[in-house]
Amino acid sequence: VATGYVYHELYGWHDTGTQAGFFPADPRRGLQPFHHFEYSESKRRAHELVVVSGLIDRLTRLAPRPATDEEILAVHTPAQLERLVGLNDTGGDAGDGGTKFGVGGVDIARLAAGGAITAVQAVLDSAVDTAYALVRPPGHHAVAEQGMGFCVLANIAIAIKAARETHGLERVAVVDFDVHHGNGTQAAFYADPTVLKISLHQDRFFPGNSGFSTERGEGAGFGYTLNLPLPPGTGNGGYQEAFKRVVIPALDRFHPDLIIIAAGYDSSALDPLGRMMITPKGYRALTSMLVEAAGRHCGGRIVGVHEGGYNESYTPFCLLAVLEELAGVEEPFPSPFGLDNLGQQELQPHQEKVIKEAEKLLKDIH
Ligand code: 6DK
Ligand code: ZN
Repeated sequence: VATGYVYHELYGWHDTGTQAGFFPADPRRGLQPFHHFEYSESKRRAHELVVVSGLIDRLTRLAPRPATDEEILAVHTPAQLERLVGLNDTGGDAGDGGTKFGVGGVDIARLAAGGAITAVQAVLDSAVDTAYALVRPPGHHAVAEQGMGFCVLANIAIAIKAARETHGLERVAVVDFDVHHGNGTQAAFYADPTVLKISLHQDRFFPGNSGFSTERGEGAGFGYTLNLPLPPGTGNGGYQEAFKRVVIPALDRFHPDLIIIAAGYDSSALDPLGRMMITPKGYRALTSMLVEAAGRHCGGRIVGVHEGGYNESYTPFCLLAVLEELAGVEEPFPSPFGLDNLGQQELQPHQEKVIKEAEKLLKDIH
C-alpha cells in the first residue's frame, strides 16, 4: 500500500501562547503561566517517532500548501476570514478566547487546512492509496463564523468541499474518534446527506452543549449525523463494540466514496484532556476495521487527519498504530506502554446502553 504523509515544521511553530480558556494564567489568582494545552510537543514528537521508527521510509511524503481564500470561504463566513486575516500580523484569538495563535498563525492554519486538502487529493488522484495529514492547529470544532476549541479553520470540512470541486467527490464518511465532539464537521454538513458524520466522544465534555445522540441532522441531512456520547472510562472493548455494531454497519449502509478519520488521540488511556482508555492496540484495531470498510466500499480510499492528543509520550505511539494500519505494515513497532489489560477495558453495561441507542438510528442511513 502506498501511503501519503503530510507534515510540516511550521505546524510546530503555531504558537498558542500560555494557558487560555478554562485556565487563563493569572498570578493574582494563583494561576501560574503554563503552556497552552494545545502545545506543539505531542505532534512534533509524533512526527519524530514516525521518522525514528523507520515508518517514514515506507511513506510517500506529501508537501502541504496553504488553503486559498476560496477554499476557506466554502466553509467559513467572509467576516470570519476577514477577521482572521486582519489578525495574522499581530496574532490573536480565532473566536472563543481559548483558540490563540501567534504572528503568522493564520498562515499556519491555512497550511493545516491545505495539508488536509493535499492528503485527500493525493488519494483521489490515486497518487497514493491511503494518506495521513499530521496537521496543527486541529480543525473539528471550528464553525463557519468562528474558531473554537483550539481549532482555527475547519480542516476536514474544507478538504471535503475542495474535493467536491476538483474531483466531483460525492459521498464522504467522517469517523471522529477524538475524545471531544466533532461539532464543526457536523455543523458544516448538518443538512447534507452526502456527508455521513459519525462522532464518538466523551459524553457532554466539549463542547458541553453538543454531541447528543438526538442531534441527527436536518432536512435532507436527517439521519446522516450519528453521535455516540460514551461514558468516561470507555476503553478498547467499548470502542471496538461501538465500531462493530454502529460505525461499520453505518458505513456499510452509506457506501462512501471516501472515508476520513478525524484522528484524535485524547481518547487514549493516558491523555490529560480526556477520560477514556484506548491504547495503541485499540487504535490499531479501530483503524483496521475502517481500512477494511474502505476496501469494501471505495477502493481502499481512506485518509486520516490529525485532531487532538496531548500526552507528549503516549500520543506518538497511538498515532504510529493508526499510521501503520493505513500503510498496511505487518510487523508493527511495539508500544512500550502496557495498558492493554487495565480493568474494565472490556465493554461495560453503561457503555453498551449508548451503543444500543445508536443502533436504532442506523435505519435512517440510506
Ligand atoms: N474550552 C480537540 O482536542 C480540542 O478536540 C479540545 C478542546 C477542549 C477545550 C477546553 C477549553 C474553553 C475555551 C475557551 C473558553 C471557554 C472554554 F480540536 C482538538 F484539538 F482536536 O479550554
Ligand atoms: Zn479533542
